[in-house]
Amino acid sequence: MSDYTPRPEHKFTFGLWTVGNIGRDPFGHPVRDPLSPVEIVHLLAEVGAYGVNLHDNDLVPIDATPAERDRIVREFKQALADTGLVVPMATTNLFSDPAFKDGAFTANDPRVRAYALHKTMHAIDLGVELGARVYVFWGGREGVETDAARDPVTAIKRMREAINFLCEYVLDQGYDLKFALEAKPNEPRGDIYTATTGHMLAFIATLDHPEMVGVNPEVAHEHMAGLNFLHNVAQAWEAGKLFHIDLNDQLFGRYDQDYRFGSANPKAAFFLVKFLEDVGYQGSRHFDAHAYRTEDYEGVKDFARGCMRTYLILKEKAARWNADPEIQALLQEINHDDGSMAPFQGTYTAAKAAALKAHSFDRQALGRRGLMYERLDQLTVEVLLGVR
Ligand code: GLT
Ligand code: MN
Ligand code: MN
Repeated sequence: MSDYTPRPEHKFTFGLWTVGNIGRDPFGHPVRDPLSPVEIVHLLAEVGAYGVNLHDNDLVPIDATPAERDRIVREFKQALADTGLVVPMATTNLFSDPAFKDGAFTANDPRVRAYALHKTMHAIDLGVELGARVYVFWGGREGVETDAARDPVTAIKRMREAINFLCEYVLDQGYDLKFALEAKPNEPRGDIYTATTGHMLAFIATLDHPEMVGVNPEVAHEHMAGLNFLHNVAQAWEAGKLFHIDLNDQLFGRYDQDYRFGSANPKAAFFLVKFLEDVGYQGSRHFDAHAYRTEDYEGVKDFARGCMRTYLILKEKAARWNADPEIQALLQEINHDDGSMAPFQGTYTAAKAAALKAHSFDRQALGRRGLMYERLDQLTVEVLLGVR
């Protein structure tokens, strides 16, 4: 039996807002009493997490005085020192306060847009003070219920102006900080701009400092859009843009459920973990999820332990899959290459193109060949079900 104990090298992190979620939903009141940030740090240390991430206002209330802010930050830092937890990522709450009801960086009111920059610069200072190296932007309110409200091109331009401004701010301060943009197609707005990780990647290429900006894909958000999360993550990774990742789970076609990692689609979670481990992703494994509303704080610990344990079990399954002789033999056969096509492949030359155009193919034979993916998938399922 393997050891599924979380360790610092696994880089498992949770947000203050995740285990600190008090179970409020649009139809029901909170079911858990709030914990202070210091209590949350101790809870996370107890379950074996490596780090804790936060929005500015998860830690410092939006109306705190400078003196209150300093006391809160001091106590929080003490809790970090006492437990050994780190803060790898920070972000800004640009969605809870009524001032942001029409968005933050894309809001129509220029005072709201300016306030959003003001708030974010202060929050970046706080994140850097706590040691964060990644700064997430989730534009939960950057959207509309009606497109009568705003031309979507205007929204893109405003968003670009804000991110460019904040990149310059970070450079000006000499901070060692990267940005990670997190997409979500809808909720809490009727529609949210730059709805998927793919949209974010296209947007990043248009920025003044694209090298400072990557993505923070979330399982649930891409599933809400009906997409294959792994494919989005892979594209971000291949582009050198996977700066952070939000792990949770989500049934397709539902609201943002933020379930315990691997609890709804274990097979998709398996291929995700296998990918992250195979490519050697070095960033945080951040669980952006929360316990069922049915739970007390013992249940919250069960939830947090479950996220990490499932990740480690799937990591072990991935190693088993990679080492399985039957699976590997099948993969070899599937990917067999006798080298006969090599003269036609790779970089274009006129001679290569002419030779390829002149070549005749046995199209029927290509179509007749069985690819054995049924066997391969069944073997995968058997690894997952624990019989291999
Ligand atoms: C919020 C949202 C998450 C984002 C967080 C960062 S806050 O809980 O649902 O997906 O990652 O702002
Ligand atoms: Mn998230
Ligand atoms: Mn979510």
